[in-house]
Amino acid sequence: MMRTRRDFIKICSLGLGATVLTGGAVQWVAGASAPKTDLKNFRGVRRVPTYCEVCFWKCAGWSYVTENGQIQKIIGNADDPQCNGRLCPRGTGGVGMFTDPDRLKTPLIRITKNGEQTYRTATWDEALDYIATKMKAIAEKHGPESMALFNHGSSGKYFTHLLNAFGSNNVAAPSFAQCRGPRDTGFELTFGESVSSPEVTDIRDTRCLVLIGSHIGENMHNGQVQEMSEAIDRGAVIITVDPRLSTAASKSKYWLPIKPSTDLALLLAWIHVLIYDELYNKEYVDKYAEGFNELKEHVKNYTPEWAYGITTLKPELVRQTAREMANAAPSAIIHPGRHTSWYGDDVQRSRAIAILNALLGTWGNRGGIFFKEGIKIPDFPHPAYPKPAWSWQDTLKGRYPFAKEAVTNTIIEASIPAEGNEHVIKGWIVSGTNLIVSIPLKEQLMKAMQSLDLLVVVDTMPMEITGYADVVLPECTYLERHDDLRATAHREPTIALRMPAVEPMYETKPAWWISKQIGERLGLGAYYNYKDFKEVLDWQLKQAGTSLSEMEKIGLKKFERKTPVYILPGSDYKFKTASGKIQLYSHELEAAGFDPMPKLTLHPQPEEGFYRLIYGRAPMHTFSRTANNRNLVALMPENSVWINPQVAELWGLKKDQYVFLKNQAGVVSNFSVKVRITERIRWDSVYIVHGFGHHHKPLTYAFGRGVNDTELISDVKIDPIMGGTGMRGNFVTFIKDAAKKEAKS
Ligand SMILES: Nc1nc2c(c(=O)[nH]1)N[C@H]1C(S)=C(S)[C@@H](COP(=O)(O)OP(=O)(O)OC[C@H]3O[C@@H](n4cnc5c(=O)[nH]c(N)nc54)[C@H](O)[C@@H]3O)O[C@H]1N2
Ligand SMILES: Nc1nc2c(c(=O)[nH]1)N[C@H]1C(S)=C(S)[C@@H](COP(=O)(O)OP(=O)(O)OC[C@H]3O[C@@H](n4cnc5c(=O)[nH]c(N)nc54)[C@H](O)[C@@H]3O)O[C@H]1N2
Ligand code: SF4
Ligand SMILES: [Mo]
Repeated sequence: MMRTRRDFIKICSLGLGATVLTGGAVQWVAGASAPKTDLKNFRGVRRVPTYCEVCFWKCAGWSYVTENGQIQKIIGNADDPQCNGRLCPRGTGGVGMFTDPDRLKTPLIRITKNGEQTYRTATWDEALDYIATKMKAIAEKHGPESMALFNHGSSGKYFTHLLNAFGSNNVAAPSFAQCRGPRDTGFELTFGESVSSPEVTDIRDTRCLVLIGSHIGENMHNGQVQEMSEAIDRGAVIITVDPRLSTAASKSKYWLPIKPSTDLALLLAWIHVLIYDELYNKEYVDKYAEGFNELKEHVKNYTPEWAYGITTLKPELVRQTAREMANAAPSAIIHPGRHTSWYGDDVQRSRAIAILNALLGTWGNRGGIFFKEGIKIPDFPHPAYPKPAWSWQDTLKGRYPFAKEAVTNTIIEASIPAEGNEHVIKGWIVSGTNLIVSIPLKEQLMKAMQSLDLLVVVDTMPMEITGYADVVLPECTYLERHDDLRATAHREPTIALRMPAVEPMYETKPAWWISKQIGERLGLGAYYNYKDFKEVLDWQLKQAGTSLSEMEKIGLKKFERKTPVYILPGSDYKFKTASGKIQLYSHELEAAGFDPMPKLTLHPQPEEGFYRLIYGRAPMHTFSRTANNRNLVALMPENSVWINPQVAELWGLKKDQYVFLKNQAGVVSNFSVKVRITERIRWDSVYIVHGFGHHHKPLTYAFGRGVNDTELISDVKIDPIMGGTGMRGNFVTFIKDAAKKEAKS
């Protein structure tokens, strides 16, 4: 094997598992065994405020802790409108992150021993000194801009502060280019702002909810799921467009089992029907939108009959569902979705969704899209950040002109030295993101990681990415630390506090502390002018009219709204676009050389014997971050591949048999996956849940269970408007005989 600069190291081989938590915490499984007694009144049991970090809905809750420091359970905070006192199975099972015996326990530094690369355990001082020395060397040689951060979750904020103070703003997250970027861009171009997180969709009061690939119910974002089930109880019409009978589709009045990749044809046909059957909201469009005549002309020929040959959806069904939306309007929502990087023309699909919302008059109306309001929390005072000589915008090199956030792929690309590459990145901090399973362009990622002078990974678990680090820093879990305030902007402004239920286990530390330590070693102490994070929180809370001691008791505080939730009748609302009007026709896109109104792009379809690989979520897991969580593994230990019965028969596949998947480029899955034969998926596609198929042995539970969709995504279509990586243009076939798998490399 060729020696690489950075061999992949398996942390398990190091015998680091000194302390293993035993007995200890009660294993809660999805609240199924939650005690009937109210622990609040138990003597010796404290409840401590937190908000959940198992996904980024951030439900506020309480950790219940015994006198001897065991976390007995986590329950939702009844005052929190994001969860209404009820956590999802993952939030309830979050204790499993804390009790996981595979957790990272001490800092690790990469060394070469007898010619082999390995890790040695290190003290915090050694690890932090090492990082600071390397960062200084990078800054001296290349400038501070050559440091980049990849992040997801709470820890990102502290390392962003560190890099900004150091002189870099190269901060990227897969949650943009691999997730919501296309949707946010499409909505900003149309309405002047995005739908944020948590989304400002007024599902609670809607009369018609249209889900285009959004699989709410499997996508377990708590408040949305609760509101959708309330809406169903109230008799709202749900229309779900999905090649798979998702949980949401099974609860819908209409399921439109679309041929995957053709959604834009359906959207254009819906727009056609609303306009040509005069079902759209004329008053709203006249008052608030620009470009209607151009749009009308543009969609003239996009009839449901035209779309039929593309989507396989019957024209009458398209007309009927358009009428349902119009009947409910403006109390209707065409849901913008969240993970929207699908086919590489995703901004245009999101634009079409935004335009449909505009035609129905949903933005600013009850049961449509409401106006959010939140409490602004000021930063703890610090000197101004230095101005970087260059920034992530320069890594775009003129591409993706509407990217409002850094694009992961261009930061990765800028880390590979190449001819004419002026802006080179030499060091990465990676915190709370397992790039190996969240970034589809694997070869580029590997090349980049081999080219770096410094790769620091901050994580709680020995995920795949840790095996590439020069230094691994163990963060304590969310149950063991203070964190930044959750200041949600939504229907009601709220602030939620997270504080430690228990002391950090092992040698783990919170990210705020790690950032401060590195910062001080870099001579940036002025940016960290506090002893500990409680001081920051108390100062910030006082600015908002409360205090740390009050928040420690209540966990969550609601504030009065000062602005209207919807457009007031008779008022003259201005949208946040340049002209103050909704852009049905986008001059901005046109000026940058893109289609001003969405056009259909036809995408390649699978060759014979291949099936489109589509993927999504399962209610009891969050990506790969829960794959080793014992509480959740107990609910769903592995993923399976959904296959239509016709296809199963053709291939002679039996229920529960294990197969390998091979994609159009010959890439074979690392592991095999269980077959699930079901009418709930179209014959031209197969479906798997993302987040499984881990190949890192230290993840003793997750290792080898199921398959990883990312390794089969070798064809990526990049959205030219904002750089999103479309990941649904890959096709797989089955390898039934495990021996044949050897053909792989
Ligand atoms: N193939 C494929 N790729 C995808 C997707 C897909 O469905 N399929 N989904 C895309 C989407 S929608 C998104 S948002 C991205 C998400 O991709 P990532 O940003 O990678 O998301 P997470 O799974 O949240 O990050 C997991 C990492 O955070 C670590 N972690 C957990 N808690 C903590 C903590 O408290 N502190 C620290 N420091 N680390 C912690 C976990 O151990 C793990 O290493 O992936 C995208 N990529
Ligand atoms: N339980 C749980 N909930 C989560 C997460 C989690 O990890 N676990 N992650 C959260 C995050 S970060 C995100 S971004 C969201 C993502 O959740 P969503 O934004 O709701 O969904 P997607 O992942 O985009 O889409 C998944 C659905 O799209 C369907 N689909 C596939 N191809 C097509 C197509 O061509 N057309 C149409 N119409 N449908 C298609 C799939 O069958 C599947 O039902 O979920 C969030 N909620
Ligand atoms: S939706 Fe579930 S996992 Fe996400 S924050 Fe809320 S309780 Fe936690
Ligand atoms: Mo996401």
